[in-house]
Amino acid sequence: MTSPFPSTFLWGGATAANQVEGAYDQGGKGLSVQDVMPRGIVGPRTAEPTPDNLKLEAIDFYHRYAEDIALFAEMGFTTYRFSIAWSRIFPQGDETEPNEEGLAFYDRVLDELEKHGIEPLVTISHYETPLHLAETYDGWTDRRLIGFYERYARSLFERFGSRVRYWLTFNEINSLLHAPFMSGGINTPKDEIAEEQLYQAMHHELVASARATRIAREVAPAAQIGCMVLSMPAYPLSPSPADALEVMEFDHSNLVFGDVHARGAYPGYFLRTLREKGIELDITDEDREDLTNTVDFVSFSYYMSVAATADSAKKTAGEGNIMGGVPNPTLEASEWGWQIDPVGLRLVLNQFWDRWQKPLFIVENGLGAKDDLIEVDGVKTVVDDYRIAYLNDHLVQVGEALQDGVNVLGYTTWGCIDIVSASTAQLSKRYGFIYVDRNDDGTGTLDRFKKKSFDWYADVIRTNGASLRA
Ligand code: BGP
Repeated sequence: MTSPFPSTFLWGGATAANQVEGAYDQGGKGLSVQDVMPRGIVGPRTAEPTPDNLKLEAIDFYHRYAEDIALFAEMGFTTYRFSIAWSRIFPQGDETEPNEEGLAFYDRVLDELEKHGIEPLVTISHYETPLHLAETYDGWTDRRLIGFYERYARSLFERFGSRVRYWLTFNEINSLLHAPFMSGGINTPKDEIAEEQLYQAMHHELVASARATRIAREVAPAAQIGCMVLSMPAYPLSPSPADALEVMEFDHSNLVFGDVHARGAYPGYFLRTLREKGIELDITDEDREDLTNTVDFVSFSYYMSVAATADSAKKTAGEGNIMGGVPNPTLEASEWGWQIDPVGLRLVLNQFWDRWQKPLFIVENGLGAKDDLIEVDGVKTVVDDYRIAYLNDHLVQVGEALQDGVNVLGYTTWGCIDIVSASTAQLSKRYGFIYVDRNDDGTGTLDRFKKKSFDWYADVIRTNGASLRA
């Protein structure tokens, strides 16, 4: 089969600092919200880091990055998405000078990537707000966070701007409305946060993101700045107009983030929502001006789709990536209840391209599954045909979207090496091509083993997608 993927297409994998690095108290790092979330978003936070929090050691990427990047290079990665831990650079978040030891660590990571010709794709803030900012300022509800983030982003652009081309400002920025502590460092318990506060926090993040774009233009003119949104297409549960309207409203609650990033102002439907809720946000003229600094590209995660219904008797909240939704009776689900829908990825790609006309980057996609490490011909491996099938089917749909004329820059699978899950903080929810010997109880050698999907993905990359099976 001839490949629909352009020769410039970037292939790789993605991780986040808090889910891989470990070394939570080394190199001058301060605590982040993740260090007190031993159960992810499904469980309560703790007052201090506790030994059962797998993220404190994670998979020890902090010490093993060279070995791991060499494995990515062996698969032929042309890009690797990782995040910088804010609390390594500004341990408390509100200091005026960055922590040199933290910057130096990422210099070493970049050296390694450069050695292998892998293009870095850096997330500036991936669910890692410094804990001090959460506890002292109530996170992004406080306008001062804009200034702290600005200083942080500026230090990164100054230090790495000549080495890193692709940047993402906030991971899954729309998740703020659903997971306020993890996503926005908002310390107030979720059910006590006033809606107004939440929307104000959203506004602060959007302004901070746009400011980062403005700063990058001055400090690192070659940088390409992208926003990053959690995508979750919805289907009407029935063909009734009322269900179609539900879909529109669900879409709006997510698309508003991309609309602001791509168009530079709040859309009418969002202003209407605020009006009807009687919410008046504190938006200054300077904020409005800042928001006009639109992004160069739009990146997103895609795992699943949902259904939407106006019928309150059928409104059940299914499992899913942070927000979940009404289960779709036509789709199968993963072991964690996330519904599998490759066609949804083609729909999202078309919708985003039609709407924003900005290049798109798929920066998360993958299947979280339990794996069995077994021995085949004397070599330890995982025969993960289920993961291969999931990724193959999604990539086939990316190929379809490319043929539809959508501009897609690249694709990074989520958790290219097994990492700690964001929602449940388990290691047994594995996404990787590389198995890491660590268990949910913290035992394990941390040794790495190639799964069957390792060779499969290497083949996909080598053939630029021609080896995919429609
Ligand atoms: C996204 C996050 C990631 C990641 C992924 C998979 O929401 O950006 O950090 O972990 O989902 O989710 P989980 O780890 O809960 O399976």
